[in-house]
Amino acid sequence: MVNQIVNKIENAPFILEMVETTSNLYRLGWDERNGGNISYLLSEEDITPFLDVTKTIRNIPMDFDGSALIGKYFLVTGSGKYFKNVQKAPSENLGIIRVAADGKSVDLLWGLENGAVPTSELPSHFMSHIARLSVNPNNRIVMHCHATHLLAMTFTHDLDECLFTRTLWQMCTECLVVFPDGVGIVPWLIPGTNEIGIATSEKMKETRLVVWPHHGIYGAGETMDETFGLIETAEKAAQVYTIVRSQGEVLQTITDEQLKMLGERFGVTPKSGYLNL
Ligand code: 2HA
Ligand code: ZN
Repeated sequence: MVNQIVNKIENAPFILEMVETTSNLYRLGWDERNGGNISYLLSEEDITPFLDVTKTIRNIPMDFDGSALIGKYFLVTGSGKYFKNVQKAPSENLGIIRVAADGKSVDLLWGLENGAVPTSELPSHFMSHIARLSVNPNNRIVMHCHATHLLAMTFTHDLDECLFTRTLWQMCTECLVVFPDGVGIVPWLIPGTNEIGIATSEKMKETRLVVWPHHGIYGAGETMDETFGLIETAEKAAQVYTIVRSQGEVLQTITDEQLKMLGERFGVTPKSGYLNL
């Protein structure tokens, strides 16, 4: 007997996670209009209870080399789509794609209805997946959003990665524990290009958080919760920084010696050279 797909894909756990996360990002104000994009690496076993993976709806070209991801499945947000609308119409705003055998296109298996295409930031997403998988084979999520206070901080704070990271670490005690590798910062670059994809993915080999000055942030992780939590933690620190600066003079902070003790207690290693000890 041919395998019958009896489960509705709208109830698949990965779709529900995507709907929940895009809705939360929208409500937090970090993904206005078509801002933001998420890609979620899925296994074939995740998908087959819901979808016949032998049926391709259409093929969508890419203008970069995705050979390292051939055969891999991703749930992605659509280009030009609004996170605000994902919940009411998942199949118009999201898509499940598989990197085709040529490494230069993707096969659409579900969603992206009415001719929609994957996120305009597919180069940054795919290149970041390749980079993260090279250091952590369990990485599954790449998430981009316009986190408000982090974005604002790129106007008022030095863009040196060490200084920027240390400020965030100092703002909330948990930060160093959540992102001991700190944040990477790329130069200002045109969004959607292969160039910004290459720059972002280079940073992603060393850290799971990459700031795009005057634009937003990229986060990566093993699960949706972890990745969302990572961005949320950095954004909270940036919010505290904003409030601290508006309150006035800083009278005391967490010292580098205390940050070192914190790392030891929680079994994380702060990025080498970032603490003055
Ligand atoms: O998808 O956020 O960086 C819209 C964007 C581009
Ligand atoms: Zn953006």
